Amino acid sequence: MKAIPFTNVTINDRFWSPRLMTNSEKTIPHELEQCRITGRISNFAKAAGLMDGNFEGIFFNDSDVHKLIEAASYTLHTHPNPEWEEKLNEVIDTIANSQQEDGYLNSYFTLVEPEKRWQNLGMMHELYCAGHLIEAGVAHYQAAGKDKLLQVACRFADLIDNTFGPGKRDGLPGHQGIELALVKLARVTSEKRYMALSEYFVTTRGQSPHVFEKELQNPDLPGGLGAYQHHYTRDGKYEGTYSQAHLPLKDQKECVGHAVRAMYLYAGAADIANETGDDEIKGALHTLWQNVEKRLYITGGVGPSGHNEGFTQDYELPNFSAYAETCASIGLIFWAHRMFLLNGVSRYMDVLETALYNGALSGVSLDGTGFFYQNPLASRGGRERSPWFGCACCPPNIARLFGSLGEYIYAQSEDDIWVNLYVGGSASTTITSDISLKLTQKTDYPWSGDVEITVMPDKPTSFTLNLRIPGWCKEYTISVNGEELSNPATSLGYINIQRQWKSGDVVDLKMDMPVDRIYAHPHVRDNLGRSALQRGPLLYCFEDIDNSQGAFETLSLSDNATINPVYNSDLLNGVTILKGTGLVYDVSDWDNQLYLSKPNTNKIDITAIPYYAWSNRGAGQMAVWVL
Ligand code: FUB
Ligand code: ZN
Repeated sequence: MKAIPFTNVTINDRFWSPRLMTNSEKTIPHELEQCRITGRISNFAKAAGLMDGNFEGIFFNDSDVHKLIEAASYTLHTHPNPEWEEKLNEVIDTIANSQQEDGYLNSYFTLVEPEKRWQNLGMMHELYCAGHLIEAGVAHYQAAGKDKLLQVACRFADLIDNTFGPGKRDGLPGHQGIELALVKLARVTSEKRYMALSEYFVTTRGQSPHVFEKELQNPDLPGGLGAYQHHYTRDGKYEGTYSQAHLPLKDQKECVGHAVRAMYLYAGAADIANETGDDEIKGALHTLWQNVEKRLYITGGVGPSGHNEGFTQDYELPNFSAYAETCASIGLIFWAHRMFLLNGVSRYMDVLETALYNGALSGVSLDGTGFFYQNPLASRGGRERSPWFGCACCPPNIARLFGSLGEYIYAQSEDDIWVNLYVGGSASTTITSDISLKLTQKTDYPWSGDVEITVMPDKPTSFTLNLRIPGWCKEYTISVNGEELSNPATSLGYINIQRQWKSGDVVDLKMDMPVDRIYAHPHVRDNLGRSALQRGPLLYCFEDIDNSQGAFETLSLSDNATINPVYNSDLLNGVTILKGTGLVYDVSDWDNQLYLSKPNTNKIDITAIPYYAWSNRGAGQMAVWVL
């Protein structure tokens, strides 16, 4: 099974089209400007000898530019713009000029510590930056058809391949990402070496003697020892969970350490399992997935703690202090997508959809120029998106996710098509070896659960069309050419429609989209006695601007509260809000007392908005889970 690539998919609907336009016209130009004014682009010019000056910023700032090129490449494909193409080519030329004779490319090490390459793999992100360079090169080649950056990426990948691996130096990325990048590079170039290198990084991770334990013996490490020891040792001994390098992946049973690192590793490992069929990796990924299901915010956020930017324990999912980095939700999307491609089970796409519409989408403001790094599920106020960060991993990650959204909608094998996300637009591909097939989707998802799919093979042909039944959907009807299928075949969370399709066949899926009240597992202490509202794939939240300012903290829903969806085109770029009645305490009852035996409650009208849209009308209080 493989994804129908973004190059074969167009998106045209009320929800995503405006967001993708904003990504192209606002977010990407804004991020390029930020990369310029913060010295991220001139770092490459300096490393190329095109201008004088010192390296500016954090040692892995190159990766932000690479991610932005990846995003802009996708966007040039979906929203062609010659002026932008020119700008992008200039940045690519500067990066290419900074490549060293032997293929090495990293502006920090070239400018600051040229003699210390590859000595601090654990903390200094050389392989991480290389991974993002590779992904940018592949995206630019796929989307714009130009191979300049791809060639640069190949030369660097060749150097890495000649440096690390069996019979060469032992080495691993301290921050993963290069694993999945090398798989993309191998697929686009048909070079098996890159796949083997990725497999080496996946399978040797966590093996003893530990690469990072050895590095820790070096008193003269580039970047110094302090942060390294803090993250990789416990009680003076090597520990390694921070970067999932404590055990070989095949023996890992829990999602631990830094969440983005973990997600990127598991995504790359799923790619390798898909290529090699390695049962041990598949088994480990299955176990890790079962574990992440106990460590997953209802938003699709992962990694509750700011301490390690990552995982803690099962069911530890605090609301106010949730770290839930935007990049971690995006990494979860990468992992979930690959788990679906490996197993064909809809649950993975459910999680992908949850993260996409909630934990990742909340990472960017509606105007496209403000970003959340952390995505809490409750706020006492004061949380606003920033135009940029010193450590700016999240903004370009959002931009590249949106730019490549088409990749996640459909998948196919020889005789099967899967429709995974309900997004208006079309896809074209070839099925049953030589039949050209076009599919169109019309839908107002996520505001409505009605989806119309038109199937257009160039000749009548038999195949199975699999439509995902989202986990949130309890009731649906499905019809083909107006005839309802009374008992459609289903498997692994999909409706399977096997028939001979002819051009113009129309499938109508109608999914009921009621407002659901969701309760967390009782082990999630912070949510005991609380519930959250969800409709379709969207999680809702309450903001104090809409709900009883003054007693917001006491907001509760009565057990039999009726809550109705109402579309409001004037609010937050057009959203379905949820309206109903709730209760708040009459705070004045307490007067000056700290405790009271029988407080009174007042009935109030309440409004919930989609979680992704919070903090777009000032930085007030917010709550997902209410009493
Ligand atoms: O270290 C690179 C990126 O910066 C990580 O993925 C984020 O968590 C942030 O630390
Ligand atoms: Zn980030």
